[in-house]
Amino acid sequence: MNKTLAAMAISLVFGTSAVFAEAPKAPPTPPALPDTGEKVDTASDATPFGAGAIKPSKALAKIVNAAGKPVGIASLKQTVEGVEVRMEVTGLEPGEHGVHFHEKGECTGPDFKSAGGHFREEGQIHGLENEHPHFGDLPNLVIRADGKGKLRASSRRVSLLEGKSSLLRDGGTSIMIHAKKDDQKTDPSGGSGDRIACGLIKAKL
Ligand SMILES: [Cu+2]
Repeated sequence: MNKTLAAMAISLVFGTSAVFAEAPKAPPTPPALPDTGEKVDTASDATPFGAGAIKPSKALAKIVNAAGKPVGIASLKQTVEGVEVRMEVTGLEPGEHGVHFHEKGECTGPDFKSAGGHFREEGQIHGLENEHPHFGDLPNLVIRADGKGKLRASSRRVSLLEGKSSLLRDGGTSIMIHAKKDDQKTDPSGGSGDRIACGLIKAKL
């Protein structure tokens, strides 16, 4: 009896360990990988961005003021020329306001310092009137007497694809509206003053 029990126990143990021994071999996920690879190859004409990578062509930023209240929206679209920006805002001071893409995807009011400086790389000098402006430089936004304004702009210096100038890079980027006009030549921000509204740029899938 005892011997039988022992034998059963042993066979159970071996049985179990056999299952465990198989288990690590079991996850035959490797076969699945070539599969995915094939799918990517056949499905995309635009594989340069990497297997399985998201290839958004549009992005959106909900813009909030210093109090965190929504004041508008910016729609971004990848084109062959770069990125097209369409921004519509309301409830801002009439006049011209500097607008830039900033280097971090964090809009914490009221000062929005969380967004860091302008999205740029070394060697770039702020202002569209300079030869090598920041990635993030954009034309001024004009707010009418009713507090509303629209900005239509296109930038060749940024993209929504992969790469150093991607607005959708790790850590994100944001679009910022300033209190004053950007003179488009004075480093580092054209004398555009305080940050009054900010929108985190998110891929629109
Ligand atoms: Cu700025």
